[in-house]
Amino acid sequence: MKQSKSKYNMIQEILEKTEAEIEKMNPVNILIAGKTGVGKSTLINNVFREKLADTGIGKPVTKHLRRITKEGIPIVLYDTRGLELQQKIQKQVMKEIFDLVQEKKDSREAIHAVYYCIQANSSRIEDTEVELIKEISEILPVILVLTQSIGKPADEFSRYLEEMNLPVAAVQNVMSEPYEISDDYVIPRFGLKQLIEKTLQLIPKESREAFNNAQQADIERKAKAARRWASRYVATTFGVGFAPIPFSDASVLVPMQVTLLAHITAIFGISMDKTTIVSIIAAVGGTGSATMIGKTLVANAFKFIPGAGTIIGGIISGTTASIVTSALALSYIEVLSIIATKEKEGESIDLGLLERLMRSQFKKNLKLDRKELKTKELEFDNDDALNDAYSTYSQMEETNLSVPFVKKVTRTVGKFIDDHRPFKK
Ligand SMILES: Nc1nc2c(ncn2[C@@H]2O[C@H](COP(=O)(O)OP(=O)(O)O)[C@@H](O)[C@H]2O)c(=O)[nH]1
Ligand SMILES: [Mg+2]
Repeated sequence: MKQSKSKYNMIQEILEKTEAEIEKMNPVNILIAGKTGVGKSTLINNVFREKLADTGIGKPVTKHLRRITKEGIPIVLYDTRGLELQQKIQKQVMKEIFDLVQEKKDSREAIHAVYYCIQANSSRIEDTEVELIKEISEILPVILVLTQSIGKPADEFSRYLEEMNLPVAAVQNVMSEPYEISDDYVIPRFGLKQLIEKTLQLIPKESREAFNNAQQADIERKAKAARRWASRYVATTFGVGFAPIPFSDASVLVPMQVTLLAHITAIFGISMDKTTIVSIIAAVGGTGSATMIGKTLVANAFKFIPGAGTIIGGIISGTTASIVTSALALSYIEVLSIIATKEKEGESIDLGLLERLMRSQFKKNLKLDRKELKTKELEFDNDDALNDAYSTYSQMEETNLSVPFVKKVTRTVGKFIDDHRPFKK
């Protein structure tokens, strides 16, 4: 596929704007504490994008605290190392945490919340640990995370802790990564979405956007935030004040679409390289054509509208512009949701399929009449659109023989659909 220079620049611009948007966000800062081996790293790797505990830059800030960051992800994590519960070490750790909290207080790096991790099958909690949790709770909101929770014993442990009335903000049982009991019995991940929900309630409003960007446990939540933003953008950009433009001037819409796609990418929070975005945009804008110019995306996008012949050579009204732009936004978000789910499961993505999916979702979303489009954007209880994108993609995979491990991939998508059935909520 030949990419024209201007097309390449549009992608470059989307990526740069996305980066700039992420930089503007107020980062969220979380401390993850707990004894060695309870599952802190596994929790971090599954709650946040890009296996942050393994691939992030970890810098020791004190003897027992490590600061983890990664370019492009608006979060700072602090991880305790070598936390043992002998009184001497515990005192040291507590002092290190206290000093850190004091030092960062009132700055952009102020710590917002603590995940204190205890292995759920430990079934009892030592007095020294209770002491530590109480002390940390005095200076920061703590969520007690019960890791590797399996069945009844974990529930009982959770109840036992609740009854202790510790001064914590919440208790949450989780299984961060599927746990194989035997070849045919696997405990799936659970509790991570609830952890996300509880965390969002504790952190300041200004950092919620960053947290949603950084997390990967609740893809639906990402999609909803992106849709909400896009719907407002479309309404203000192409609403009452929009003066109709001649189709020949459609290129004035290019910067708006760049802004739209960049904001969506930043709000959603997704790891994507240039080639992926090129494929998605190409699905709507077309590729390889000798006539490729900056306005191609817009011009081609309009051609998907039934009866476009009447538009070409005519004028683009605010209504038409908002139909096309909304469809672009919705299908882009649907495709991002699939990419994010694949990334979370550690599966590869077929760019050819993504391109086909983008085109087919775009066509579907264009057909929605304006009223329906509005409700689809504004009401977020309903995940039909996402589920539709998932089943379309999974059908494409089934019939696409060039994809290896088709079975495995299909199972994941099927699982996503199961996870998102409305009645499961
Ligand atoms: N399957 C599964 N294994 C887990 C989970 N949490 C922790 N583990 C296992 O427990 C071990 C220690 O976990 P790790 O995250 O390194 O603990 P940390 O020392 O607290 O960071 C690892 O080998 C993990 O495989 C989980 O949710 N599911
Ligand atoms: Mg670790």
